[in-house]
Amino acid sequence: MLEKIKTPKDVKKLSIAELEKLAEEVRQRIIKVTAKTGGHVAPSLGATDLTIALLKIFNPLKDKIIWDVGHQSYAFKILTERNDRFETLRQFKGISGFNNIFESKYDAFGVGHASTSISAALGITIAKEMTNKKGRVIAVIGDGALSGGMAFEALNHAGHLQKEIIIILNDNNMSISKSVGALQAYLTNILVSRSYNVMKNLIWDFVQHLPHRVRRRIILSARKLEENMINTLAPNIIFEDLGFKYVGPIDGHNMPRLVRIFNKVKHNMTGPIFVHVVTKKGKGYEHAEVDSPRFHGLGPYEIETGKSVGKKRASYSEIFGSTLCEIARENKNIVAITAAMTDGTGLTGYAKEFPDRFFDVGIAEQHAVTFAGGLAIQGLKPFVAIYSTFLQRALDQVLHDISLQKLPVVFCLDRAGLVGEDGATHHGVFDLSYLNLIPDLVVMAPANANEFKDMLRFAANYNEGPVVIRYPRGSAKFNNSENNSIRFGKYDVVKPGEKVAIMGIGKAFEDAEIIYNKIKKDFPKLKPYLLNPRFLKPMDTEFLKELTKKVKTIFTIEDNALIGGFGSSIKNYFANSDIKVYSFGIPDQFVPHGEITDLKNFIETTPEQIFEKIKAILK
Ligand SMILES: Cc1ncc(C[n+]2csc(CCOP(=O)(O)OP(=O)(O)O)c2C)c(N)n1
Repeated sequence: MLEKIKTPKDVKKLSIAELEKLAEEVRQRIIKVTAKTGGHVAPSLGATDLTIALLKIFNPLKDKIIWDVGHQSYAFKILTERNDRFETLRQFKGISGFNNIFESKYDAFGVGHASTSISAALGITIAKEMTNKKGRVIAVIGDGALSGGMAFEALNHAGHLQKEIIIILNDNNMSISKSVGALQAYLTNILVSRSYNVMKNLIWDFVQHLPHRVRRRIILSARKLEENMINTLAPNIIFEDLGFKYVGPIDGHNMPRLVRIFNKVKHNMTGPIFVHVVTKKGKGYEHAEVDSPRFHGLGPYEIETGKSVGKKRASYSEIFGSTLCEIARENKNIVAITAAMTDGTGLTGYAKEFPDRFFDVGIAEQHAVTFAGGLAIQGLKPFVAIYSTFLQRALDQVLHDISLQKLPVVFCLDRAGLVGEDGATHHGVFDLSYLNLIPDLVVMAPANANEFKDMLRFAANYNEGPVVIRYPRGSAKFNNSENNSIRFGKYDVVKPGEKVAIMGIGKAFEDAEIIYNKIKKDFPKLKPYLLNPRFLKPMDTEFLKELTKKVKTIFTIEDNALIGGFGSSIKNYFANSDIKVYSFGIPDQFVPHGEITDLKNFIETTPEQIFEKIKAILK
């Protein structure tokens, strides 16, 4: 089947049985490729039938399909002229793991961060109307993403405007881990509502007892009747009251049903429509069905066993989780908060050990931050674990609700720096810049695992105001240095020197050390300083003043945007002196996806490339 699909138009020609066969083939393709590349396996398998039914009924160029997050759109990619490139998924210069308008004309809106689809779809709807363009607009959003504030804001707006918009809720009862929140409980309630189940059983019992001849026709009518009954009896009032026509719940793996409902929605319904589709995360691949949190997003794996391939060393996330447990055992005021990333941020063990001092707030970073403010103002000590890239949307909360009131909240920013295969939407390369401008905020970045543990302990005891610790994805090296102890705002002078100083903040310290050794080798007479600043702010001005007397040239290295980052602070500090500061970091561009070494090479920031530039300067 799949070979016959050259463009999505070919999907339209298929019978229901052929669509079902196609779904099976697409699933096999997703499994085969992601076993090598890694990726968001379970979300995409779960949405495969739904995708095929959408393509059977809608036209993805004239109609616009907007995926939320985009991690569930592999089937869509495969069926919209990207099958031949699907092996390059998430690899450097290959196709992205999310939707990207520069990658394909079928991708209606770029995504990666959650809960944006309804807002974008509503904008597209209005623009289409204002410019007399035909076609329907469809947002496909998961139950996890629906918990995000933006989704609520957009529902509120869409229900009010009463424009043509179709929202498809892909409800699998899972975010990455189990979905949380009152809305989720409500959605589950719809599915298990007594009246719905009782009525459904009654109808089907009745049909089974009918003579063969009439059964088929009756089954068809019964299905319609069942849908209508559900609409009447299930507690679907929220979406109806918000101004939507509610359709569902529909089995998201029943192809004839999906096709029939989408057809009805397209041809017989207008205004804002909310279609509730129930899917199984990981559908069709046993390992992903059983362990959907791990198969939400993972690296390469063995198809037969589902086991991940490759060795694993302790990651920063794991060290964060275990250290926070140690701290929380001693300090009863510690509270941990995650925005739907319990596992990703390393908090699974903590959540088990301290269920009363743990909050998963759903995909709600802004709420997570201000909620922590409320806890802190009452004397608790919240640790908010959020990926660097996702804190971007809570900048105002960090500034206005936390820092302005000097509340002692600790922000643990995982996945800072380049993250690799998830690409531009997920690189955590802006935090040093967007946090740098906030007064009364302490910002630290550890260079190794020991230092990270020390920073966490330091932050737990620091009660003068908020603290940020940002650390990279992946494994953390323990070092043998005695000098891990953190002193407020103090840089670590790893090697004293003269004339030249090399500073690498956080993960970039590893590169600074490599470059330091290269300089020592190529310029034996030079005795450079090697500095691990640890703090972005406050700056160690006492030390920098001393440095003014000793050096003429400073090199800074960071895995953050050059604009506004660590290097720019150092440059600013020395702006009126005769000291020259050269900074290396992320240039003013969005960095694509791929392995981190390829990406660094691409933006010319491997230690070797930086050293070549430094060599030219030193010469
Ligand atoms: C703002 C933001 N926060 C966190 C994430 C990380 N994230 C990606 S997918 C996901 C869960 C989405 O759940 P759901 O919408 O139900 O989709 P499913 O994976 O279950 O199909 C999360 C938390 C994100 N992409 N964006």
